[in-house]
Amino acid sequence: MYLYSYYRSSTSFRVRIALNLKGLKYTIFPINLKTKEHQTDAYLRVNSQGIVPTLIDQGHTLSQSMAILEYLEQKYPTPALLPIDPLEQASIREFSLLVACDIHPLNNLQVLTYLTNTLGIDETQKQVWYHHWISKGFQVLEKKLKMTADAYCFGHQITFADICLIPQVYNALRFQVDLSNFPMIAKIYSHCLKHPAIEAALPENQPDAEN
Ligand SMILES: N[C@@H](CCC(=O)N[C@@H](CS)C(=O)NCC(=O)O)C(=O)O
Repeated sequence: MYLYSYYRSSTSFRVRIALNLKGLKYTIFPINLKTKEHQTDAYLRVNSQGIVPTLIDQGHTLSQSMAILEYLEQKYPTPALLPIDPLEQASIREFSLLVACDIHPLNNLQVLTYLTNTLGIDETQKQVWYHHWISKGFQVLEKKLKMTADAYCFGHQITFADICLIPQVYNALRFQVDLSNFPMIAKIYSHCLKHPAIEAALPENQPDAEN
């Protein structure tokens, strides 16, 4: 398996965690978002949307991190990252998609770059934008976690919910978000960082990590 990935990309981070949890072997092809390697013809031939991650498995090319997670779960079911019960599955997908669809896209690199380079907002306004959407999203996640969390977002098993939450929290900390208002998120985050599969997926442990 091959994974086109950028070390600091939250969506690549999601897929790295899932691959590691399932014990799948993969080679990383780093794509440098800083130097706009994702917009080169060579990469656009792999991923026409010009985003990471892209997974190649048995000659098939897959993009969109949530679709990749669903594929991995079906194709490589052990260990399971979703429970069997359909209602529990739906709750975990609800939580995961809250991160993937309602939080992450508002703070993605291309959105932040558009705000600064095209609409001309300054760094302070960019920080205000970032913190606003993280805080709004995290307040909802925190409330949900009070009902569902134990060691992980949903009880004692790592699921898609943790796979989506951890990269988003990592990113938020990079933008100096204070987690003191989100004790459940902070607790799960520090617990998850001790998991070897998550540790191995951390941005700083990637072959393309910059100092
Ligand atoms: N919905 C996509 C989003 C992928 C995405 O936004 N990737 C970011 C990195 S986290 C990217 O490649 N951004 C390129 C850019 O912003 O120019 C997914 O979940 O895979």
